[in-house]
Amino acid sequence: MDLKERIATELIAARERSVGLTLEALDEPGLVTQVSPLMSPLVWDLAHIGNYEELWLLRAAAGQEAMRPEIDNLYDAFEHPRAERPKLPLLTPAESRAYIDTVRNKVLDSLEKVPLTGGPLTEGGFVYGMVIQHEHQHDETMLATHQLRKDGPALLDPSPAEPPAGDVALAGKEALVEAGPFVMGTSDDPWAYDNERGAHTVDLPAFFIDVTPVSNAAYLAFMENGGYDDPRWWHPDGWDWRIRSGKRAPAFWRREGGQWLRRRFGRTEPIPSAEPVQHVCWYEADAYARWAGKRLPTEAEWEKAASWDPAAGRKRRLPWGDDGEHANLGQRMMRPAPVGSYPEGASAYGVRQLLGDVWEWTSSDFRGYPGFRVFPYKEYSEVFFGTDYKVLRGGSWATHPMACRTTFRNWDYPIRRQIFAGFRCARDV
Ligand code: AVJ
Ligand code: FE
Repeated sequence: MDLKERIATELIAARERSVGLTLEALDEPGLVTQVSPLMSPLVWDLAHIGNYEELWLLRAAAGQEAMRPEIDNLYDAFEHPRAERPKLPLLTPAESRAYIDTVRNKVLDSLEKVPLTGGPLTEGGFVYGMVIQHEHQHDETMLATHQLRKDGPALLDPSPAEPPAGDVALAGKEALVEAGPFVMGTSDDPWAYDNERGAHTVDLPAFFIDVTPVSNAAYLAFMENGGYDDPRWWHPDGWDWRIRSGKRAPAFWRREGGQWLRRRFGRTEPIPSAEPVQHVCWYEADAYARWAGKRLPTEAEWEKAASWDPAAGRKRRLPWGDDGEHANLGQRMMRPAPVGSYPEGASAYGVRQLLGDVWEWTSSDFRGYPGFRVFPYKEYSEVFFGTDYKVLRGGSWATHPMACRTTFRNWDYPIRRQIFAGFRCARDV
């Protein structure tokens, strides 16, 4: 398949999922209602996806005029925080559909004419990759919105793929990553974001990192050992959060008849003990790690464990190599796979499930790499640099493979729990 065919195929695949999560999943009131002030009404995400595509693929790449300049402001994430989006005069679901369809048809027409060389924006199809990844990122966000709905829908997919068996014997096991330099970030991945660039050498002391993410069973042991009541384990700001919020379990968990249950897309089920814990915030992950006598990995440690091939002295794009897929990604399973799954997906250090299943909190703040340069706009990453956000790595079961690689960086506030995030631990040697 040539590059333009691949771009068209990926654009179409992303749209199928966006429509499945919105117009095909809910009626009009469901699409325009806000389920949580943390999230947009889904109809906002849908038209925002189209507006971003218009901005970058029709105006910037193909040099076309704005189709509806009056709506740009409504769908600019920086003009209107999520909490105020339901009060905006948004396009209706039907108008949104008509708008995104028109944009898409023009994009597919203009793709024939736009050269994928000659400037950094279109070189190697970068801006198309950016827009495809953007749509997939919103698809994951929209799924998190569905998870927040009390009434479902119970199943967004009639027959999700069956999870693999896993290997709980690996829970809590550690891999040793020897001291020495590795290459962090990338300068040659054509669709990488500015925050992943450029490749630079980082020299790390030796460390241990868990072979699997922390399971629900392990997290429950922390809870039952009084983890939520003991300030010794908590970051001072984390203890403030713990007291102020009153939380004593991951989001969507509740206790009933002496048993912990969780709500998953409108259905309630017993806690699956071998599944990686998800919907914990950074403060909870940090507290668990201290209780376990460990700590969260830095993002450099995570990336070295995930990508470095010490025998070859080179970096891998994916933990298991440069292509193929040995991970639970792309909303196929609709849940994390049990810990110890995907032996073929292990990194060179034998670490499993680094991509997929759950986003993994790291101890690191979100900052630019040495020599960081904004590309192509500062609101993707640069405006978030500083000490407010913690980095998450690896993608979840809800992340599309196009938006997931060993260099990909995600970030969120340390109190956020609606994302599909868990963690693994590390420790000094
Ligand atoms: C990279 C997931 C933090 O959702 O805020 C979507 C991705 N940027 N639209 C976000 C994004 C612009 C971003 N995260
Ligand atoms: Fe966006």
